[in-house]
Amino acid sequence: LQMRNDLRRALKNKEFIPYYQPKFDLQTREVLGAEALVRWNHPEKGLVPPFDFIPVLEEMGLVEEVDMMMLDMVCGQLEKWQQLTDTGGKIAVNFSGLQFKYEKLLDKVVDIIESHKLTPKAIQIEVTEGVLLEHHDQLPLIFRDFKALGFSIALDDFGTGYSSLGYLSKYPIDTLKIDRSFVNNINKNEADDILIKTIVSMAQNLKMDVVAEGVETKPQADWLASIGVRIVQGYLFGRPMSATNFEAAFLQDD
Ligand code: G
Ligand code: G
Ligand code: MN
Ligand code: NA
Repeated sequence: LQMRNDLRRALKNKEFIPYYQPKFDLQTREVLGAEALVRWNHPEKGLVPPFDFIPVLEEMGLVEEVDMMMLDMVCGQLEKWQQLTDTGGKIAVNFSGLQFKYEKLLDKVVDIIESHKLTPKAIQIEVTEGVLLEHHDQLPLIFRDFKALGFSIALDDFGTGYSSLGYLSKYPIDTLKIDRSFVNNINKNEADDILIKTIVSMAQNLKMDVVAEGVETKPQADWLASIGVRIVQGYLFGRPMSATNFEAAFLQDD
């Protein structure tokens, strides 16, 4: 209950901030963009991770407000970063699956993006596999509307959910993000190695991109490169960090 009151105040005071984790291209060795991850900058507790409060916001029916606040801050940042670099990196934002029940979502998202003079190409929307399970009939159509405007869509934590592979042809998905629990087992658990290879070849056949999450060691990165994974995210390349630190580390010329 205390937490709920705290969260209501936090929304009013906009105590949420994006951290940015780089996405790295193993072939060109360049940073391709980032994933924005919310942090609650709590007046007493300091930075609170999303795992501790996103589920509560979902229960309260308020997660959409945070997701839209994050999108607005990320777009503000991108507007600035696009002037620093012409590589035109994308930023991925996480949307709670609950949002897709909300009819005006697309209009709202487009309004936010346009208010920052950006186009949907700059944004990738990450949703967890679980979203597809709620399969109300409208969802593939809503995804198609987003795609038609130029957004790309990534399925997060892929391999941990319960979705049937049939969903992959029904929904316009651009990117599969291999969950870090599989990456963590590379060269340890043969079944997981096979699983990763299978996901990668399936994605290639379906013309989807693959991102491996949670890459922490060079042997993991080398193995992933050897099976054709190009885009990686993980502590080996960079932790989630503040906008200031991200800019200093990846967007300065010298
Ligand atoms: O940064 P961290 O690893 O603690 O993030 C944990 C999880 O929290 C992420 O996997 C993601 O699914 C979720 N998350 C992070 N940022 C956001 C956000 O802005 N909105 C929503 N809905 N979920 C987020
Ligand atoms: O969106 P998603 O729930 O996948 O968010 C990614 C989460 O994984 C974030 O909370 C981030 O802090 C975490 N993370 C990112 N890279 C690594 C990593 O290399 N190792 C571990 N253990 N966690 C990571
Ligand atoms: Mn994510
Ligand atoms: Na993930």
